Amino acid sequence: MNGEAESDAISLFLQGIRINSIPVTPATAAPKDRNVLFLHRSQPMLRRFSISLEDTLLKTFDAYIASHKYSNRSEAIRDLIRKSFVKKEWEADKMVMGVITLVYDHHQHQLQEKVTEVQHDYHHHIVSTTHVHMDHNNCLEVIIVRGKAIEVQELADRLISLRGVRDGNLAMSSTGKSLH
Ligand code: NI
Repeated sequence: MNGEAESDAISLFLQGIRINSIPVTPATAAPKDRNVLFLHRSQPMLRRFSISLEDTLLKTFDAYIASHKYSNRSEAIRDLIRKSFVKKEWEADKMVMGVITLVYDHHQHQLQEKVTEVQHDYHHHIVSTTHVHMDHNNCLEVIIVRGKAIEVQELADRLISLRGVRDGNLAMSSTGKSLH
């Protein structure tokens, strides 16, 4: 499954879940936080809640669990929920980490210089860059980035759209701070 299809599948799955009960304590729960209370950082203790699922959706979910090698449903659900929030972080322009991969032909006129120039424009966002000479023509560049989602996306777009870049991807991830 590619990233987008997976995100869609996750969204559909989460929409299909009916959460029966979540322990809520008034001291820590603002109304808008009720549905994510079990992820709250100040409550590392695991909370148990029950989920009602249509039979067909449960079968699909169990197939997903098996194909992704999860040992149990709880771990799979935790990961799906986290993934859905990582996606939200990117949409909400929070601090994120990401990996940009570029494959390009270094014979393309001035491409190497442009790739370097763009990265210097965004040097505050770049954690590290690794360059691999794959064969006579092709280079692979892997760039680890950190910063506001919108700026990291902008950096990736500028690199990927350069003429001569044959393949480019931005894999998004969280800084992890909101995923405890
Ligand atoms: Ni190279």
